[in-house]
Amino acid sequence: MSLTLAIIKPDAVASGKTGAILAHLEGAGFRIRCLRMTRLSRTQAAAFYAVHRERPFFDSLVAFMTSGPIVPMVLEAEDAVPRFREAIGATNPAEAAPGTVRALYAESKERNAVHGSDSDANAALEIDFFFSRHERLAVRARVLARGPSPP
Ligand code: FUP
Repeated sequence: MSLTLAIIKPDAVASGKTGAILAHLEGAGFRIRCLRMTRLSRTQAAAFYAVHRERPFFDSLVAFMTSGPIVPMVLEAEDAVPRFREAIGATNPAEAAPGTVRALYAESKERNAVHGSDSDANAALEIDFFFSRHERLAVRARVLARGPSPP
């Protein structure tokens, strides 16, 4: 089993889709291991999306991501990173496969409902970004205590 970092973005939180998206993800086999609602500052959003800082959409993306509360979470599944990317669909909801979270809930390429880490290395960095050492150790302790087979 492995972990990924997911975020329900401000568009989906504001339009009351948080519960539906969480139910969709649990129904697709992801286990929620950490979860909170928070709101990013400009500095935090710019740091989270630093890889895109030269892109023309960067300022707009930072404005959107700071426009309201978000729900970051740690999800566990087998091959969590690629499986989650598959479950959310393409960045642009118009190109997302039917039944994916973005096809169901996203408004546009920018206001696209959810984020998912794109590699195991970035998942580790992004989990560190949102969750404390205490929370991360608690997840690790539960995973280790459970052994190889999930409950
Ligand atoms: P994804 O990995 O699918 O979240 O997409 P990217 O990492 O390529 O982009 C990160 C975020 O930038 C997207 F979720 C939305 C935003 N974006 C735009 O607003 N316009 C673009 O043309 C591309 C990305």
